Amino acid sequence: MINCEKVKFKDYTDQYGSLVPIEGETDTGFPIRRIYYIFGVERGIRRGYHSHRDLHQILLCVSGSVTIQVRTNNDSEDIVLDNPSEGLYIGPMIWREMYDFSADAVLLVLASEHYDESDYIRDFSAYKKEASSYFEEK
Ligand code: T46
Repeated sequence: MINCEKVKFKDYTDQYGSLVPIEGETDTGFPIRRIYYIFGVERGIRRGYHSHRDLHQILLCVSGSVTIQVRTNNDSEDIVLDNPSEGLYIGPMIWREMYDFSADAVLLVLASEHYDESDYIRDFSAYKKEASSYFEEK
């Protein structure tokens, strides 16, 4: 899907366990200006329901599993994240919803910008209008 893809990071695994380094810009393709994480999400809860206008993010499920639904006007995909060395890049103008969090899920997010509520589109019909002109111009 345009502006959305799985990314694999190198893991260093030996008899002592695993380590996954992620460097801003070189590994992410954008500078990391913010990190946040989501955990303790109860069964049946669905979060997200928004798009960003300009933000670039990589979502990593560093413990447990979660499913991310990504949508545009033409596409929809449900992507399971259950591997700490595999992330999901989500760029501008992708609608996302997160669901099926396992009890031990920790969803870590690397973001290209500081928090800015004006970058969110939280209404789906407003999203559809903005997305159709955004993708037309691409
Ligand atoms: C996204 C998905 C994957 C802050 O104050 N600072 C922050 O950096 C963030 C991300 C959130 N907040 C506040 C705003 C709300 O009062 O935390 C509260 C919960 O945020 P929200 O309802 O937007 O959470 P999700 O899980 O729906 O979405 C979040 C991110 O907001 C969003 O950018 O892509 O995770």
